[in-house]
Amino acid sequence: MDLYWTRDKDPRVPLGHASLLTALRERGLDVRSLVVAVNEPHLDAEGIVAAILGLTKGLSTKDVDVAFGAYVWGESLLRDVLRRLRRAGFSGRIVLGGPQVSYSGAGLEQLYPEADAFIRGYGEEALALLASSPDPRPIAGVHWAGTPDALTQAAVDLQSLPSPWLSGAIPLANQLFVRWETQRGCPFRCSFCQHREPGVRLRRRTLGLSRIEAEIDLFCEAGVREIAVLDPIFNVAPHAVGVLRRFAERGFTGRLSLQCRAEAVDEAFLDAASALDVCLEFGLQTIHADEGRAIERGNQIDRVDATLARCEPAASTTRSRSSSACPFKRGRRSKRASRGASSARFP
Ligand code: B12
Ligand code: SF4
Repeated sequence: MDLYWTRDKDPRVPLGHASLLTALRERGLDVRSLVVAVNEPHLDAEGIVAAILGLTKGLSTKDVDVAFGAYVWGESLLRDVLRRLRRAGFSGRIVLGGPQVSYSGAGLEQLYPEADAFIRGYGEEALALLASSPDPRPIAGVHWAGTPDALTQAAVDLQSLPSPWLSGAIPLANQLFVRWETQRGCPFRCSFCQHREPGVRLRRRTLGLSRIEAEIDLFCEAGVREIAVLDPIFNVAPHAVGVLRRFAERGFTGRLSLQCRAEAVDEAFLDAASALDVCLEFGLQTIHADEGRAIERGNQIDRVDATLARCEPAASTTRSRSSSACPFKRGRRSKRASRGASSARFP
């Protein structure tokens, strides 16, 4: 069950939920999906509980696991649903995952007393293992309520992760806009940022290349017009240029939005980008050396300037905006600081 935040153009099934669903189904587990947008007219907590229990009809609820994605926007509704679900007599296991769990320290039982297990990190494999295990056995990333919390993050093999696009978990009919990933996590360590993945460094950050290529082909065939790439830093991936070239080869004429590291932009990347309608976003976080040290984010401003200068001639529009991500930015705006994040569009 996912209580998600949506925008009009977003697919009705969020990516994280679809990825979990696909991984569980691939292992032959009997999974039923329920997604409710918290910012749209939706079922209230009582209605959501009724919908969950409706999906368990015919099953003994003690044999059912109900797993919830916990995101900041659904926090109060989620707690309400959990209380009511237990009050309604649900006796199966309740499992929580998602950012609210991944980025929390010890003490999750106090926040969510109804839950039996918590999964920190990317949950596909850990949830599948948990759902296949009737007993509370040790699984990396899983904290069983009431036991010592080892604060581990779940392991995931991104190379073999099945695709929620190719499985059809996110329907593409008439879906002009998608949010897409080709890699997870970030190699940098800015101190305020949750992409640092507390406690874990992924061994390989990229999804399998054959999956990425098949998804590109699918988006082009399905007529998708706008793709927001979620990768924290797209251009540091070894496949970055290849991905852009494949979109161009498949005749993609829609818009691609890419978050990039300015210092890592090279000619091959700019060449490939200039064949497409691409919005490059460069986040600096700060241009001040003292702030950079405080947040463990070093920028080489001369190289950033050089990259922006190389983008200018090719871009039909450029825009600059101040970054809201840096906690030190407020009250310290200067002419230069307003370049905290800048975007360049091709062609
Ligand atoms: C796309 C996105 C959005 C989109 C759409 C969200 C959606 N419903 O799809 C939009 C633009 C609407 C959005 C808005 C906001 N967002 Co946002 N967004 C993201 C982003 C960039 C990608 C989400 C995604 O699809 N990731 C890829 C999938 C595969 O990962 P995932 O969703 O995390 O799911 C995995 C795990 O979390 C876990 N998991 C998830 N659910 C469950 C459930 C179970 C049972 C288990 C076991 C595991 C599990 O396993 C999943 C698969 O690996 C993330 C950052 C990121 N890169 O993840 C932020 C993020 C989700 N957003 C965040 C925030 C704070 C916001 C805003 C509140 C920002 C703001 N202040 O305005 C707004 C909310 C609305 C508002 N007030 O305007 C935070 C949430 C933090 C939190 N503790 O919940 C994140 C994590 C960014 C961050 N680190 O700060 N966002
Ligand atoms: S702010 Fe950007 S570069 Fe820094 S850790 Fe987060 S995603 Fe990576």
